[in-house]
Amino acid sequence: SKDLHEEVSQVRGVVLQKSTCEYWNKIWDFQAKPDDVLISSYPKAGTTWLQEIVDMIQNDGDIEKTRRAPTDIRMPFLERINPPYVGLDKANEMPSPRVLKTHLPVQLLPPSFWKENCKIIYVARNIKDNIVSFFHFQRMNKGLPDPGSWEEYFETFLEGKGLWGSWYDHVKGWWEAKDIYPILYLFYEDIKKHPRREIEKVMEFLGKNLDEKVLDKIVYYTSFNVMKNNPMSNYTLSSLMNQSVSPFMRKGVIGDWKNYFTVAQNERCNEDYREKMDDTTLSFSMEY
Ligand code: PPS
Repeated sequence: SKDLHEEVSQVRGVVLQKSTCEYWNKIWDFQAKPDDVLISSYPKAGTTWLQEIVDMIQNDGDIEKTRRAPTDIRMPFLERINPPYVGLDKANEMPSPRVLKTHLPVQLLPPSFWKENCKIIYVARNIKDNIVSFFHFQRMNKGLPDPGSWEEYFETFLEGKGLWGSWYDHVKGWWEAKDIYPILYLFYEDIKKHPRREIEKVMEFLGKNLDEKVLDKIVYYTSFNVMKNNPMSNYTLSSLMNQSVSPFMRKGVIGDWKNYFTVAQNERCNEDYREKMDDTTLSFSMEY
């Protein structure tokens, strides 16, 4: 059972943890610096994976350096306010150049990131696997509300009433922003299928030029099994997570939704997807 069970609240219609909402003015006023790199995503879309890729690139593939501390210490999570972990304070204490993480929808990003023209890497994951992964995460994370039954969770998610708001608004909003700001927009499925190619994209976006051997090393050390066994990337050092309920590095595959969706839920999701993605050029293959 969840002793730290937290209530939720809202900022401009987006459901967020209550602690985040209470800190909202401070989060909104956060001062980004021009050389910050921000990793942004809807929760469970591949954030930690991208964080590891970016940190490996910045450190030229030196794993002694990337294993200096757990992910959330190396790359502060902006809106996470579960004292004693205050993402804002962690970010403010950190020397530049910084890599930061957020799950905020585009309209709630602190404006200093736009003003400073920070490089942002966004990662999106197909809606079906994203729902399944988030469901398991809410079961095991003591800082998040219990997800309830799978059926309930599925509906709440599609209605956009879950944490961090609507998946649709999130992926579409960031997609539109990429035409105006320096945003590299990536997909979980692409990284899974073509890790080396996608890692090279990140490298180029960050203005780095690493040789082939270093790239091979990064592909290896950011693969699922290696990250799952690395205490500095698998969140086993986080007291908020009960990994015996569900491990943070759970499956790391494309298509696990097939083990959860009923035929009716799949039809409902396809229909909802068609309707809500009607007004965007962004598309995900629905074959997963
Ligand atoms: S969080 O809590 O929002 O930061 O979670 P996030 O890191 O975005 O998403 C966690 C899911 O990503 C999977 N993952 C990976 N998949 C493939 N390869 C690698 N290296 C990798 N690292 C993390 C992780 O297993 C979660 O997905 P599921 O489907 O639950 O396994």
